[in-house]
Amino acid sequence: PKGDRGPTGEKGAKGDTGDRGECQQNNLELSPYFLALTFPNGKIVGDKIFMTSGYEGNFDDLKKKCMQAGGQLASPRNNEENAAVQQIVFTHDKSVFLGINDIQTEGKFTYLDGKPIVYSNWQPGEPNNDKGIEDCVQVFSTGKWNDKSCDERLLILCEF
Ligand code: 289
Ligand code: CA
Repeated sequence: PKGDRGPTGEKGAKGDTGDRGECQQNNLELSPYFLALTFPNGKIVGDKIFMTSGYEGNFDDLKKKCMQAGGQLASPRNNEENAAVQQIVFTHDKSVFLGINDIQTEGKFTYLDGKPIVYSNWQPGEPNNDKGIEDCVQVFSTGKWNDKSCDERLLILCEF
């Protein structure tokens, strides 16, 4: 078949015509690149890729690092995306900050572009702005959200 690759996915395997068309797309989920990406630091949901490097820092650090890498902090917009975030938190046993906060206006959570959130998965009783200092959002290994001080140091999770 067109586009054959060797066991490590290298070009030039037997029968490789160099054509990177439909056949390659159909085999995406069998690609070693896809498998490497999805275990254990990344998850693909639709056309979004969630990825951690293992770095830990406060909200500003993490936001900057994701942007420098050409992405942004994870901003799940539905249950499927949130489940991918949850799996990464669970695997690493470390919670992450989302690209969501209410820094601008207390109680009004927005994405990093300032638009109001379209999806949330708050832990019951949250957000509570505990001690009046919780403007960022962390995800627990249950997938539930808690508002938390942006000064906490959590695991980086970017989306691309
Ligand atoms: O510093 C307070 C936080 O660690 C969390 O403490 C409790 O779990 C709850 O009050 C949370 O809402 C709060 O974010
Ligand atoms: Ca809270």
